[in-house]
Amino acid sequence: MSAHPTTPPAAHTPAWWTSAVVYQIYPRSFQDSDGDGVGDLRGVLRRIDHLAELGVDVVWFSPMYRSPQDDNGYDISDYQDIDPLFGTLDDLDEVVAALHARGIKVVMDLVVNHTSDEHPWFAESRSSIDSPKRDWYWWRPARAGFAPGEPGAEPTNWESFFSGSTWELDADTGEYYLHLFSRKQPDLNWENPQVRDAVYAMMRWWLDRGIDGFRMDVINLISKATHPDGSLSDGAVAHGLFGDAGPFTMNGPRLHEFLQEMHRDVFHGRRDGLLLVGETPGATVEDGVLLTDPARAELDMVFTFEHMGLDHGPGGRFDRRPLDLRDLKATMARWQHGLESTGWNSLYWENHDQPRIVSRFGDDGAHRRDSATALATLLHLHRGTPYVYQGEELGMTNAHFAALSSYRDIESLNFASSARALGLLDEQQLVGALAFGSRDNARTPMQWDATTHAGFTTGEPWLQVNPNHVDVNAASERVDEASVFHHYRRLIALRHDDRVVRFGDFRMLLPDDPDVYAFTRSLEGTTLVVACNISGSPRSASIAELAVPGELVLGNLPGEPAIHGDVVSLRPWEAVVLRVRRSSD
Ligand code: ISL
Repeated sequence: MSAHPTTPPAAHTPAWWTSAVVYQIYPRSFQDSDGDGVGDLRGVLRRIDHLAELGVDVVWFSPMYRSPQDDNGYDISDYQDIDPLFGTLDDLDEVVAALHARGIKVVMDLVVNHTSDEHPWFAESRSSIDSPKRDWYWWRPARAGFAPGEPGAEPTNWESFFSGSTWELDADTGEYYLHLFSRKQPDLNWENPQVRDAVYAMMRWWLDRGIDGFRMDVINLISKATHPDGSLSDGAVAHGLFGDAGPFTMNGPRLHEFLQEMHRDVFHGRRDGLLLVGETPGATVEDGVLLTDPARAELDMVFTFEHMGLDHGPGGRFDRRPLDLRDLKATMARWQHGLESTGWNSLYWENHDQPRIVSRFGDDGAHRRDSATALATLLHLHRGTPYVYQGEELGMTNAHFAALSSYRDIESLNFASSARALGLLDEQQLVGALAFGSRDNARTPMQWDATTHAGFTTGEPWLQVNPNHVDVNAASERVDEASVFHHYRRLIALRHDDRVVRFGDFRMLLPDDPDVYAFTRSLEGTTLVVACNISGSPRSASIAELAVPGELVLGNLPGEPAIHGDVVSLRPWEAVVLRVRRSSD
């Protein structure tokens, strides 16, 4: 491995993923092949042309392992088998071969902060206090002075990501186990070297099978400190009842040690060609630098959450507040600069946990196409590796469910029942909160065409198809050069072809403008100017670099941009990318 794989000097070969675009498939909602209403691997086989046409380099699959599906597969009961819901290991081999044949790599989700409570490791661990695997999970007695099961007896006051306590009492042994997510997702104890060895062996098994890397679920939660109470959280649901577990569970003391050990044990000698990306809620830029510094041999890039929290109020993801574009600029610029000389950014708007960007930072009504393409342009022209979540390339919108009964996600359901129990929100407010923040917004089935159930299934879909599939679907976008789909295709091609997009230095312009998001990328005498109107009204901006005549590289609206002197006039949701060469060249 070269010392500086992300920088372009001729002496070093830049890492392959500096020009790559990753596509995330959420298999449950991608394509059903057998009519049971749930997407599957043979369904993926039918849609490989779509991925090849889009031009992506990597596919990341959300979990398809054996699982009770309490959290849609993020609760794994067998890491080395495929759940029958999705097919078989042979089906997966076929999908991997078909993707590889198109030059597309395959990254698997790695969920090792926790297992399912139905995993044999946990079954053994819970069987007795003396079990040899007892210490594979976090078991604790009741709080001193309390009897097990008594209110307040939980070992700490921590609140789970999915509402309620992080501790569940096991009545048979009278002790509590830790679960930062649902009670069916007990946390593995990474302090125990046997746990780490078992995880690493499983990872080697997957690499031997021919996959090209891992997206590591909540990987910065694997090292936990000891267990003090958290300060009382002010979230809408917690309402002073629970404490914040974050300071004790995120970016813990042995995180870097564990990742470096994993690197040595799993990736040593076969590092080239792989992609290692960590999901890291709560990570700061400083954490990001440490985690992605190539010299430290931990990860290639991480998913930051900072830009995803900017439209959340104090109550968290279900508490909407309008985005102030200036906050987004400040956050993005901080990460761009923080990782410019060491490390590398991942760039994303969406995934299976995030509501649709066009419904969030864009306008999913009259300006759906234009705002989706403007936001795409803005993101993809930053420095880093872009991720496209299935349906984002079509400008798919939030579900806009009018009834609480339409929701399936455990986080949304738990939130609704806690909020009801505590009398925090009435039914109408709950409908509004979920319509804004539910993860199901991203999980409605992929909209392939205008037919019943959008071509996703011939059966009853597990989650309702968005009725707007009659207008928003892959079949109609594929034949329309002006569609969101073709715009994404052009952005992906641009990243492949253009060294300035890949490596150019980033400089934010107009940090105080509330509507125009503009920046430059510069490399070897060439500057790209990116200017995006993130509003539904015409806007203009003065950008010194435009005083030199430039060439339009890409725009999201028809025609040439209106530039007079150094002032660019942008139509509602217009985004332009211009190339200017410095006169000295
Ligand atoms: O969506 C969230 C809750 O508000 C996030 O905090 C999310 O739970 C967090 O990003 C971790 O996500 C990952 O691990 C979870 C799983 O439910 C998510 O789908 C996964 O992406 C537990 O495995």
